[in-house]
Amino acid sequence: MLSLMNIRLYVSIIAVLTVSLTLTINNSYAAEVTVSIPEGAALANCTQNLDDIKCYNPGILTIDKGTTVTWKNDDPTASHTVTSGVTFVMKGSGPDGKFDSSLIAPNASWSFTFNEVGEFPYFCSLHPLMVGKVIVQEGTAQVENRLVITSDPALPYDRTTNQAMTLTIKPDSGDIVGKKLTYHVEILNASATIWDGILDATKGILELHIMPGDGEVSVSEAEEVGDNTRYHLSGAIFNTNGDYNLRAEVIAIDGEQVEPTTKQEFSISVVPEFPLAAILPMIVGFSAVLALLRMKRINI
Ligand SMILES: [Cu+2]
Repeated sequence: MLSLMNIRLYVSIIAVLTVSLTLTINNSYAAEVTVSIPEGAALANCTQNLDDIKCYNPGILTIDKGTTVTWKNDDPTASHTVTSGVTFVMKGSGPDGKFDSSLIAPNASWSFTFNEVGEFPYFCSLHPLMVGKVIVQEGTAQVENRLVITSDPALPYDRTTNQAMTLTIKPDSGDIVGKKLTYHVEILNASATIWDGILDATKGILELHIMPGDGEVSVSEAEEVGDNTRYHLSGAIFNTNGDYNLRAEVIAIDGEQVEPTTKQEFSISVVPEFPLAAILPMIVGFSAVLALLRMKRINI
C-alpha cells in the first residue's frame, strides 16, 4: 500500500532531483571570460583611463552575473595581483576585501566568479598604477519559460470533505513572469477531457478554485485577488475517485498569440472520504454496542 507518508517521501525525492537537475543545467550555461595581464604592465599607468589595455586587457570588462573571470599573467617580467578596491593613487582606501588573487606569477592564472550585480574596481597591490574594473550586469541570457502548478489542500484530494480545491498555475522563470498570459487549460480523467477552457491571467498567475459537484462544469467570470486571477469551477470535476491531470499551456503573452511551447502537467489523485480502513472499525464498534445492548436485555 502506498501510504501518504510514502507519497510525501517520493514527492520530496522528485523535488530534490528536479532542483539538482536545474542547477546542473544552469551551471553548464555559466560564461567564462579571460583578462590578460600584458607584458610591461608593471610600468604602465592606467589610473587616468581605466579602459587602457596596458595594465589589464580589457581594462573595463562588462559581464553577466554568474560569469567566471580568469586573469592570466602574460607578463614574463613580473608577478601581479588582482585586488578589489580603489588604489590610494586614485584617492581610494585600498583593498575592500571583496576579492584578492594574491601573487599571480608569470604564466599563472587566477579566477573569480561574480555572483553579484555591481561595479568592481580593482588594482595590483604591487603596482598601484595598474587598475581595472569589472561591471556585472543582471544576466541577459535567455532563461527557459517555466510554469509551476501547486494545489491547496495538498494531494491526494479527499473528495468526501466537500472542500474546494485551489490549483495555482504560476510562471516561475523566463520572459513570461509578470506578464498577462492567456492559458489553454484542460482537466482530464484517464486521458478523457472532462473540461477545457481559455482563461486570461492579468499578471500571469491563474487560480482555479474548484468545487466538485454534479452536472455540467461551469466557470465563473475572472476575479482579481492580489496578483492572482481567480476562476471558480463547479460541476462534475474530481467527484469520483481516480487519477486526474491538469494541463496548462500558454497560448498568448500580453495578448500576442504565441506557439504553445510553454506547458506544464500536474497529476491529481482523488480519494474517497471514508476509506474502508476507517469504516470497518466503525462497523465493528457499532455491532459490538448492539450486541451488548441485546445481552443486557436478556439479562433483565
Ligand atoms: Cu602588478
